[in-house]
Parts: sequence; C-alpha cells; structure tokens
Amino acid sequence: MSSLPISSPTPDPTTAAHPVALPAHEPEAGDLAALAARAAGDDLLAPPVRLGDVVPAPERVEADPGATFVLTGDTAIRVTAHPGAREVADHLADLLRPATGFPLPVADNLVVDPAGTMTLTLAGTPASQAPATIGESAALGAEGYRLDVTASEVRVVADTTAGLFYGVQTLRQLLPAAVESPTPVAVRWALPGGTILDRPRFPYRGAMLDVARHFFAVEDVLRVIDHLARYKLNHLHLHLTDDQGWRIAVDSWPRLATVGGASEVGDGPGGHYTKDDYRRMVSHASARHVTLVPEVDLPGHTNAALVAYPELAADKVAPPPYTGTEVGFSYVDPGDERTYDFVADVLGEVAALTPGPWLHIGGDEAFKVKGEVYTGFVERAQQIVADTGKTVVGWHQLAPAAHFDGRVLQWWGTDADDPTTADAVRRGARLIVSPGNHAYLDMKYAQDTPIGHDWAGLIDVRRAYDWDPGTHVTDVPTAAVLGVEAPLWTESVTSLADIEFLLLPRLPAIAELGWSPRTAHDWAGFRERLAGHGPRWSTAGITFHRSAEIPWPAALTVPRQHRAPQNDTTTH
Ligand code: TNX
Repeated sequence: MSSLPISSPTPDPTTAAHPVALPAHEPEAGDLAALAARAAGDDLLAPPVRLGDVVPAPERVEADPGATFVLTGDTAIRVTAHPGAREVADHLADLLRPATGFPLPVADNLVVDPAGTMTLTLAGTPASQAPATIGESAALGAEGYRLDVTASEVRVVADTTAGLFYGVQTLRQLLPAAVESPTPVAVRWALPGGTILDRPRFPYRGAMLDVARHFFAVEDVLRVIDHLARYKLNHLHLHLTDDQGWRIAVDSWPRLATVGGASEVGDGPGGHYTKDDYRRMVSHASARHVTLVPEVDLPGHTNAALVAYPELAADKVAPPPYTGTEVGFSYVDPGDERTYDFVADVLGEVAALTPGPWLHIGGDEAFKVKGEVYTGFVERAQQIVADTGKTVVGWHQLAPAAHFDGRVLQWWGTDADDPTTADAVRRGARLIVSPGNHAYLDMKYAQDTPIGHDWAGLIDVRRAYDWDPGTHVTDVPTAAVLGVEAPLWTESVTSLADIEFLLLPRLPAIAELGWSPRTAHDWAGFRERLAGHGPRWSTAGITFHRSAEIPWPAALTVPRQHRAPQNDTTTH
C-alpha cells in the first residue's frame, strides 16, 4: 500500500456540534464540565486537537470535520475477549480516568450497544493466520491500527494487541491536553472525527538509557518506558555495564553487582538492579509493548567487572574503581578461557531474564584489544549469544568480525561514509542507526545547554529530525535497516529531570523518523504538531527543554510538580 500524504484540515466549527449525553448517575466533575460546556453553547466548538495533530505523524489521516465524539460519564470501553486486548483496554481506562473523573467501565465482550462507547477490536492473530475480517485490517501488519471517530463512537481495530496499543496512544493525543492531569479537570473531552490508518515504517524504534555511568532507580526507568510508549517506540536498550558500574545481579558471579555496582561517575553510591527489579522493568515494558534490550559491554568498558573479579584482568590485579569519564582503557582478558566462562554465565543469566529476542554485547572502544584478537573475541561472543537462544546486537565496531546469522549492528558514527559497516551489511548484517550527530540525546542542544556532551556536535530539535534512517549510511539499502535508536549516555546526567530534559523534545523527533512514512517528513509540520505536546508534558509534570525552535502555545504554564535540572534551564 502506498502511503498518502498527511492531511489535517481545520475542522469547520459550525458543523462540529453533537449532543452531549446526559449522565445516568450522580454527576461527577467531568459530567459537570460537559453540562456546563453545553449550557454555554460551546458544543459548536471544534475539538482543540485536529485529527492530524499526532506525533509520530500517522500514515493516513482523513478528517471528518462534521463529526466530534465527546467522552462523558456514560462512556464505556468495549474490547474483544482476549487477555492482551483486555490489558490495552484497561490501559486506556487508566489513562483517561484520572483527568476525566469518569468511571469508564471496561467490558470484554462486543455485544453491548455501541452508541457512546470506545471499542477496541482485535481483528485477527498472526499466529492463526486467520483471514482479516474487517476492512483494511489485512494490511495493518504487526503494529498497525485503524482508528475511526464518529459522533457516536470511537473504534480502534488492529490485528495485534500492539496495534491496539498504538491506536490508544493516538487516541490519547487527540484528547485535550488536560487529559494528562493527575486529578479531574473540567473541560469538554472532545475527539475530532474521521479515520486514521497507521503503521510503522521500521520494526525497531528505540532509545537507550545508560544506567552504568549514573545509576537510576527502577521507577525512573519505568517512567522512561512510559515516555517511549507515548511516541510508539518499542525498544528500550539498557546499557547495564561499564567502567563506572555493573548494574545487574548475576548469581554465578555475585560480586559483579555488589562490588562492581558500588560506584558511578563522581562521588555517588551507584547501585544495581536485583533480578526482581529487572523483572519489574520487563513487565512494565511488555505491558507497553516495549522490548528490553540488555547490553553487557564487552570486551572493553569493563573496569567495574575487573574490580569485582581481578582474575578477568590480563594482569590479574584488581584496578581501583573508576569514577571518571574517559573511555577505552579497560578490557577482560581475551587470552584466558575463564573470560569465556564469565561471558557465557553472564549472558546466560541475562538472557534467561529477558523475554525479548535481543542481547547486546557492546564491542565499542575496546582500544586495548586489537585486530584478530578483537575479532576472535567477538566471534566467540556472537556464538555464546546464539547458544542462549538470542540474536546478537553490537555496536558497529563488530563489523570486521565474521558474519553471524541474524546479527545486528548499531551504527553510531558521525561520518555516514563507512565502508566497513557497509561491507558487514553486504555479508548479511542488519543495522540499527544511531548517528552520533543526529540521534545522540546526550549531545547538548546548544552551546549553553548546562548538561551533555558536544563531541558529535550540537543537536537541536531540527538536527534530531532532519535526516533519514533509511538512506543515511552510504551503500546500506533501506531494506537492511531494522530501525533507529536514540542513545542517552549519562556521564553528565544525574536525575530523572536531567533525563527528561535531554529526551524531550528530541525523542519524539526520532520516534517520527522510526514510525512515519518518509512522505510525511516535514519539519514545518512537525514543529507545529510537537508544540501541542508542551502543555501535555507540563500538565503531567514532565520536564522538557523549551526549545525556541518550537512554537509552544503562549499559555504554557510552569507545572506544579516541576522538576528542573539543578541549574534550572528548562526555560531556555
Ligand atoms: C561514546 S557511543 C561511547 C560511550 C560514551 C559516549 C558519550 C559508544 C558506543 N560509546 O561510551 O558514553 O560516547 O557520548
């Protein structure tokens, strides 16, 4: 199916009217708001959000300015009787209840009267290869959805629960920004009418969080997962180990976490995730259709492991803990068989904890392990990953090593002319693209950004947006591109507010590159659509960089639970 250009016409306010249903129960805050709005005659108002105002831009949008759905205290959510679909419906209700104050009952059968309902329909399952029964759903694929909004109902149809989940994320963005409020708000909960047909350009859309340079609590990681899900990103790569700290418990090598985890950049205490902590992250992510990609960085970036187990060092002497920000000095001994026991034990335990298909072995900046010794190590590590049943991912420094079936290279270069990577792709590798000078979220926005790096240049929102993952690396065909990922290294990042400040608003830019058809790529349109997210983040208490490139609404208020980076820069 060819992708159609985005259309987002302004609804005609004179035709947008429709009746607000009267609540059948004791009126609540939202009902009162709807009644008040009706009394004031603003049924005639167009919904505040236009159907095309979605980030990432949907593949196809057909607005129906004559139709507006208004959520009331009587709205119910109906869903196909299927555990995964039910989970999405409950997620939708959880998203809408705090701000609306509506009960929004969820019923997992489809026989209820459709009027006034939001219906999530699972049209088929890829496992059964059942023929799709509803409209265009046959073309929706593994993550696509169709959303129909009429005056009387809202329908999301998808072939998979992931597709339903993405339909729900779109729905959320189509409601007024007040929907992000943690407490009831009196507004008219209008949804713009029309149809959206949507599915992603790339199957892998991700972000990376470095929890090794600074350690972040489980709750912080869960919140980052929420941010990803909002923008239809489906992978969180966790950089779990580095010189400054080892962050995941490994039963067979317990000192990795207890000793190797007790440091971080600067003077902080560090920390590590227990296996239960990690399982919590896995389950929060999977409920949001996000796959965790654990990285154990090898053979370099391993000082913390050597502190815990000096037998892994070439000289068998424990180095002191490292809390600086240099790279490239440490390595596990590639000439000692015990190192491969360590690699197999660690990767085996991490694989067993991880339901997703990927296992990332790093491979970057191992400056002390060169040439054939390096490629020999990588080739053994690639086999060890395969022995765990996972597919190997590594930074593009793995490229010179022999191809291994299914392997994926994560390209983080700044010069797109990279014959070594292109050659690895010719030998069968697929690519995740993370150009340092476009997708690195630890780069400063501008010279005066108080945290972040600039070795790959300054990355303002436009620079994060204006490139094409499908054609970026010379001589790598789009078909070899699995997707895009935005890494956040945390040498200078010490709090959740810092994380959010660097993520937003660049993460949605990367998300659009991963999801939207190339025909939708349009900086002018993107910055307009993105502007509407400022009030959403403010209302939800999420920190973001108020980049001057984005025409934020004038009424953007400082949120109550505002958490700015230490030297308050969010107003830049
Ligand atoms: C390079 S990107 C690194 C990291 C640093 C980062 C800082 C990559 C694979 N390695 O070790 O944290 O630069 O931007």
